[in-house]
Formats: sequence, C-alpha cells, structure tokens
Amino acid sequence: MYLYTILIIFVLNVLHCTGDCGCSNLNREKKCKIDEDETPSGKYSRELNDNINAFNTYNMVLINKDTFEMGTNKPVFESDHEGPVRNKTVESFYLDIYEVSNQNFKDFVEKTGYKTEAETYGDSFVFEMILPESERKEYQDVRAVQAPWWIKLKDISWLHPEGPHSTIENKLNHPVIHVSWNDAVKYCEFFNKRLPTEAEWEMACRAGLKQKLYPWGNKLNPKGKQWANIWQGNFPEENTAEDGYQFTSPVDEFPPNKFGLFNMAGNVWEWTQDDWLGDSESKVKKGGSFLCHESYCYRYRCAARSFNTKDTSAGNLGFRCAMDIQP
Ligand SMILES: *[C@@H]1O[C@H](CO)[C@@H](O)[C@H](O)[C@H]1NC(C)=O
Ligand SMILES: [Ca+2]
Ligand SMILES: [Ca+2]
Repeated sequence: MYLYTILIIFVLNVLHCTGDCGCSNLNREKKCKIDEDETPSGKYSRELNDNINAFNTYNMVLINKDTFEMGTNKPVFESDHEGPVRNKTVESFYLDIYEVSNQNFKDFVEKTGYKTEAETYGDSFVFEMILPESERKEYQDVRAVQAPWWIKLKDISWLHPEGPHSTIENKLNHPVIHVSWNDAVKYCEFFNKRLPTEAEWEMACRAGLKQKLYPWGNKLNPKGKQWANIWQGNFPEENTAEDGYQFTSPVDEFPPNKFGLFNMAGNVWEWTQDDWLGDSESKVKKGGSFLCHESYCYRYRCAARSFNTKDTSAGNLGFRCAMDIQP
C-alpha cells in the first residue's frame, strides 16, 4: 500500500513537472501531517531573540538600491519563466556573504533547540552517489521516477546529510543542507533577518554586470579556472570533480563576485521568499547546485530559477539570509 502511494505521488509529480532538472519534484507527501506540539517551530521562542543583537551585519554586505535587468530573453528552460528581461528596482539591503554553514546552523540549534522538518518527518532526499556503495541497492523502491538518482531516505537530516551514518563533523564550514523553506525562514527570523526576494538575490548574483550568464561573466571557465562548484563529467553517471568537489564545498571556496558574495552560482541551491508562479506552497530557489551540469540542469546562471514545496528538504538545497536597512 505504501509503495503504491509513493508511486501515485511520484506519477502526479511527474504530470506536474515542467521540464525541471528533477530537483523540484522532490515533494513531501501531503498526508504526512505532523502533531501540533511537534511542529518544527515547537521549541522556537521569540524570547530567545532578546539575546541576539537586533542589528548585526557581521558577514553581510550592503547592496545599494539599484535598477537592474532581471531575467533573460534567451531562456534555457521556457517553462521556468526565465524571461523576459525587465527592469527591476531593488531597495538597499544586506545579504549574507556566504551560504548558511553547518556551524551557523549548529549554533542556532544550540541556542533554540530548533528541530528541522526533515527531523520531524524523519526523512529527506539524498543523491544516490553520496551513499556508500553497499547502501545504494536497498533503496530501489523509494526513487523519484523522473529523477531516479534521488532517494528519499529515513534518518537523513542536516546532522546526517550524506546517509544515516554520516555526520557534519568534518563539514562544519560546508553549507547546511536538508533544510526546508520553513526551516530557513525560522533561522533567518531568529537573527532578525529574512530570506532575500528573488529580485534581491538575482541583483546580488549579477553584482553590477549587465545581462551576463554567471556572477563573474559569460564564460564558464575564464583563465582556465573553476569559478563554481558544479558537475563535471556525464550526469548522473560520473562526476570528475575537476572543480575539486564531488558534493558540497566549503562556503568560502571559489572566487567571490564583485559584491564579495561567495557561491551564488553552484554549491547549493538557495531558497528565496518568492512564490513559484503564484503558488504560495512552492517557493523559488536560485543558483543551481553541485549536481548541475550544462547537459541536464543548466541552472547555475543568475537568471535561472526552479522551485520546491515549502516543506521539502534535499541534499543540494540550502539558503542565505538578507536583512533590511535599519533607520
Ligand atoms: C531598462 O532601463 C534602461 C535605462 O532606462 C534602458 O536603457 C533599458 O532599455 C531598459 N531595459 C528594458 C528591458 O526595458
Ligand atoms: Ca563539483
Ligand atoms: Ca549557492
């Protein structure tokens, strides 16, 4: 019965699928209702906020009000609505220089006792190749039909990101993963921050460059260097990791863009505030991830966008926070 349910849900997801790279159909089953007193925010308390400096711009950059050309007239994925190009004005705001790291999230959890949705639901989506060889075959029945390299696995969370027996011990400077949109919002709120809007995120990604593909320009590998953590080789069989990383990299790895921001393209996808095509249950994510390859998920471009439902978590999806200018 359970398998049939999973099958039906994946079939429904495939029907809803609009040429996505297979990342956005990783949706939780809606029937998994959680008890009121076990909601992820159960232990979250406003009072704890009193200990936090209300206006702390540490590891953030000020991005000044500007008008920029958002989107592209050469969409790679029509169904993602990457275009058309339009002028968009964004007010001044602060943005985190780095993706939120495991260390950052650990500090937050130690202060608040916060429990993520992956921990509450008891599972999350992992990329098969990240698991030890011996553990892979067992999970044939829980694959996403359209993206069979994703496996929904028990006991995966930000604390056990790469298999039930993995830890974050040697990855404290890597981005936190397996965090839902709801988790990300709670984290940012605790520090009196918020998620960036999609326009803020994209303006920050472009860093003053006009209509360029990537945060650093139009060429993928200027000076023969790797500028982002993406996928090299044939997806999904072989990752040659010419950029040095098969999976996530430290949040301060690779050159920053002109605004001083790291890993806007690649490493992990980043949640934004915005609804996906008017659906308030699905949220826009930006930047692509270490799993993105031009042949399949060419989404490490500033104009590219994709989505997941608010309660979805996965091994290639994280976030960074923004903050308003205070008077
Ligand atoms: C955006 O505004 C600039 C300056 O006014 C203008 O040159 C440009 O054509 C505009 N772009 C679009 C897509 O409307
Ligand atoms: Ca890589
Ligand atoms: Ca990123």
